[in-house]
Amino acid sequence: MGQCLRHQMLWEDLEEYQANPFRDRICKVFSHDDVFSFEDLLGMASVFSEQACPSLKIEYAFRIYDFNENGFIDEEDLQRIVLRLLNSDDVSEDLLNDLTRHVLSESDLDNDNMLSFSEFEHAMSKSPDFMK
Ligand SMILES: [Ca+2]
Ligand SMILES: [Ca+2]
Repeated sequence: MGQCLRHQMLWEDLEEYQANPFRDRICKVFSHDDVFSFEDLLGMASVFSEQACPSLKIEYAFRIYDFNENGFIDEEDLQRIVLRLLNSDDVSEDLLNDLTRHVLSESDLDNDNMLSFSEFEHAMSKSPDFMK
C-alpha cells in the first residue's frame, strides 16, 4: 500500500514537472554529472511533494532560479525567471526591468541588487504562494 501510494505521487509530480517552465533547470539541479537517474527522480519527487520540508523546497528553488550559478539570484536570473513564467520572449525591456526592480525593492535587504539565499528565504517565508 505504501509503495503504491508512493508511485502514484511520483506520477502526479511528473505531470507537474512536464508542464514546469523551469524543467531544464530542475533537471540540472537534481541530476548528477548531467545524468538523471531514477534515484534523482525520486529525490526530486520527494522535494516537490506536499510533505516535503519547506526549507528544503526553498533551498532547491534557490538553486533552480540561480541560472548563472553564482550563488545569488541577480538581475539576470530574475529576468530569465520572469521570461519563463510569462512563457514569452516578447516582453518589453521596460516591463522586465520594472518587474526585476520590484522584486529587488521588496526583497533585497542589503541593496546589493541581488538576492542572497537568506534574502530569498526571507522573501519566500513571507509569500509561500510564490513557491508554486
Ligand atoms: Ca545567479
Ligand atoms: Ca542582497
